[in-house]
Amino acid sequence: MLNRRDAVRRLLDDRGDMLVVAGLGQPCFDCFAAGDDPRNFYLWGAMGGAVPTGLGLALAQPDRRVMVVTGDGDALMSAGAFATVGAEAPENLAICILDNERYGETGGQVTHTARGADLALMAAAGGVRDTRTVRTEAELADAIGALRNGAGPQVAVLKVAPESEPGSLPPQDGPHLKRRFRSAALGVEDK
Ligand SMILES: Cc1ncc(C[n+]2csc(CCOP(=O)(O)OP(=O)(O)O)c2C)c(N)n1
Ligand SMILES: [Mg+2]
Repeated sequence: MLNRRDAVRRLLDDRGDMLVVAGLGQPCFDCFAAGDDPRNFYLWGAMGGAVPTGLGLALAQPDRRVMVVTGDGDALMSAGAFATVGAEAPENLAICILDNERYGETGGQVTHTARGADLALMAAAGGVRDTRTVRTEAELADAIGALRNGAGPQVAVLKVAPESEPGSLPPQDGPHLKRRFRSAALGVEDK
C-alpha cells in the first residue's frame, strides 16, 4: 500500500507551471501538505467535481499541464465524465486517483472499489487509452513520470493505505480560492 502524502508530494514536486485541481476531502489536504500554491484549485466539498473541472480547464488551457488529484469516492461519483475525457482526449490532462477504497474524510465507509469496482477499467471503458493501477513503489515512479510528462489523457489509480493523515487544511474561502487561482493561471488580476 502506498502512502498518499508521499505520493502527492512526489507528484507535485518542482511542478513548473502546472495547474492542479484537488478533489474534495483528503486529496485537498494532501495537495496543501505538498505546498500551497495559488495554482491549486481546492474543491473542498464539491463531490464529483474534480474530473469534470480538470477536463474543462485542460480544454480551456491546452498549453498547460492540468493535474487532477482526487479520491475514489469523488471519481466514482463522476464516472461518466471518463467518457468525455476519452472523447475529447486532451493531451495535457492527467488524473491521479488516490484510491483508499474508503470515503476517508467522512469516517472511512468502504466505497465500491473495495467491492470490485475498478476505476482504471472504468476510465479505459470510457475511451481513455493510458490508464493504470499502481500498487508498488516501482510502479509509482513510472506512474509519476506518465502523469507529469506522458501524452494525455493519463489516468493512474494509486492504491493508497486507508489510514488518514494528519489534518492539513487549505484556505476555506471559496471566492478567494477562485480569484487567486484565476489570477495565477491567467496572469491577470481577478477582483
Ligand atoms: C454530494 C456529496 N455527498 C457527500 C459529501 C460528503 N463527503 C465529503 S468528503 C467525502 C468522501 C470523499 O471520498 P474520497 O473522494 O474517496 O476521498 P478520501 O477522503 O477518501 O481521500 C464525502 C462522502 C459531499 N461533500 N457531497
Ligand atoms: Mg477515498
